[in-house]
Amino acid sequence: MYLYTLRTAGLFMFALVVLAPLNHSIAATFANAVVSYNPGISSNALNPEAALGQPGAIAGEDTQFASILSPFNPHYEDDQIVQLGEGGSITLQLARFAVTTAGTPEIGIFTNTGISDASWPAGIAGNDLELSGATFGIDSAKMEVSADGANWVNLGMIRFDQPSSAFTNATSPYQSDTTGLIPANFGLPHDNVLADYAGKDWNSIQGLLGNSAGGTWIDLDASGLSQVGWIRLSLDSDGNDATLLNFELDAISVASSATGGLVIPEPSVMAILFSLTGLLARRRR
Ligand SMILES: [Ca+2]
Ligand SMILES: [Ca+2]
Ligand SMILES: [Ca+2]
Repeated sequence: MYLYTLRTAGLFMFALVVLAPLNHSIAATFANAVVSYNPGISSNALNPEAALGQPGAIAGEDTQFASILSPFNPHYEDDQIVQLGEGGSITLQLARFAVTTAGTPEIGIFTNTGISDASWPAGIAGNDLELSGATFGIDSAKMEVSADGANWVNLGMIRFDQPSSAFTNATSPYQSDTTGLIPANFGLPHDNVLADYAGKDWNSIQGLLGNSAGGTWIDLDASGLSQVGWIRLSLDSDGNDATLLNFELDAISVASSATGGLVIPEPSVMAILFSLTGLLARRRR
């Protein structure tokens, strides 16, 4: 009996140690599991895991073109972005719930959207960013959200036109040396619209973003849900064989100010809880 109690206590301590880190708040929360992926009519970037976690701080890492993720320099690599073609969809699970919170958007969508450099390599945006060629990679997709992974609320077609930025204080949007650079916050929403970037130079663009890492932010207030743990992005066929619509996803984040509880405990933790329950049940007999 004494030995049995010791073993139970040991297992309990082990469970506490494993569980403890999960109770700490995290700077930014991202998608952490792919529920399903159908690429649709797509010929590249078929790795759905590329949409999990935080965007890499360097675009083109391990190539001669390695340089910081910036509004002029989005990710393009297969291990960083996943593509949907017409008829495609991706369903992702967040690590923690996005809790519907008045006064702030809750979910950040990071894509391969970029601003073309009108004065390369100075980093200056064109005066009219709705003109063809003034930006690249801007696409629309249908976004649905769910509180339980089974019932979905359609937020409609959304144009994902906000660029990403990994650092707050770079001297160039194509900098390769990250010494002294301050990481931007992927859990910090902003209220920029695309036109805000028009005609801006690099310093002004960093000023627009402040400490935010950019991204297109989605407000859940109208969803009718109190929290969201699952997100689906999809692209219907436009019925025209001559067009090949696409959408590229880099990452999904939750605003730090709207981050809730764990969506589903890690399997290892679940296994430990089952073991504990089993032990306690046996002791009671
Ligand atoms: Ca795109
Ligand atoms: Ca088409
Ligand atoms: Ca990514």
